[in-house]
Amino acid sequence: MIQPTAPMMQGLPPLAVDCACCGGRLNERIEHCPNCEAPVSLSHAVATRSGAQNFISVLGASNAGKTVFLGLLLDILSKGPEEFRGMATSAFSVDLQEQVVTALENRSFPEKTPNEADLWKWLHCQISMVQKKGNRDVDLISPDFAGEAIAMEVNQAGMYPAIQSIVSKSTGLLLLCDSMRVRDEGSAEDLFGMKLASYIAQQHEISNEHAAQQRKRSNGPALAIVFTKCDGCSEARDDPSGFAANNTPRLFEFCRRTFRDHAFFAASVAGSSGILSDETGCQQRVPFHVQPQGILEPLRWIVSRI
Ligand SMILES: Nc1nc2c(ncn2[C@@H]2O[C@H](COP(=O)(O)OP(=O)(O)OP(=O)(O)O)[C@@H](O)[C@H]2O)c(=O)[nH]1
Ligand SMILES: [Mg+2]
Ligand SMILES: [Zn+2]
Repeated sequence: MIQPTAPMMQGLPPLAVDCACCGGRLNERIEHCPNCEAPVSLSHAVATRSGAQNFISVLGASNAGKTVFLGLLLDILSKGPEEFRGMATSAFSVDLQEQVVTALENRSFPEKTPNEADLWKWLHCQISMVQKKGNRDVDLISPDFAGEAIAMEVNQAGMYPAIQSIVSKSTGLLLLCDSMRVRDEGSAEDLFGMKLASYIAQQHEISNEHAAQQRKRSNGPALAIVFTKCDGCSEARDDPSGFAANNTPRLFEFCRRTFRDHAFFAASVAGSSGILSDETGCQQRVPFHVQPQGILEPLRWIVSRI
């Protein structure tokens, strides 16, 4: 007699694959890697692709704007100019875009990302570029980590194996800092940014002493420091590098000494936003209109380094 397939098993290919995130063998018909919790569907999608898979990490404190940034990135890439266009490689990649675009269409921001690694959404897309030397395709994989999980992992490396695996494999990293918080709240953002940057350096085995050697080496991760929400901070929008030097001096100096390849950017998704209170007095920031700026630039810069 043929056994009916359990509903949760339906749709999962029976092939055994290695986890695209941590490399562990995924033998059973499971939905998430038992070691790092990455979705098995990602590993199957990766197994069907030819060519290198480039991991890109998006890091930042909780509320820095990571989910909004990543969710809109695919949306913008899919409508982008022919010389730099991105397409989701599998259905699960669209989940994040759907969550963010739907929220913004309803004049709200998406929910905070949960801390449980098995609930994180992963972006897997192919970027096609038309260049002078001919056409070029690159596959990018980027999970939407929760800020609190990042903070815990940075304090105790190994707590979140997915974060550790992806950061150490990433050829490009985006470090997102809330520009308004940087401007208004002083050194806390600067210190957290520096903590993140030193975690990246540690995972890539880069040390300050080796900065000179590192400069000579051609490989090493490309680090884009992105000041988010620049619709509310014209100083960051007009001169991200100068803004960093003045407002995040510790992070600025650490990056200068440590990362051969780094650059500062500013981005925002909302043309303007404001705080609305509901009848219970609960306050929430809402986007008045969506007018993305600076979202593609850091990625284009990173891809040019890969
Ligand atoms: N003004 C403005 N506010 C923004 C923008 N992007 C995000 N925000 C605000 O920042 C909040 C957090 O954005 P998220 O993308 O959810 O932040 P996150 O980094 O994913 O946070 P965690 O999921 O907790 O790690 C949103 O709810 C908005 O209030 C922007 O471009 N402009
Ligand atoms: Mg989030
Ligand atoms: Zn794994």
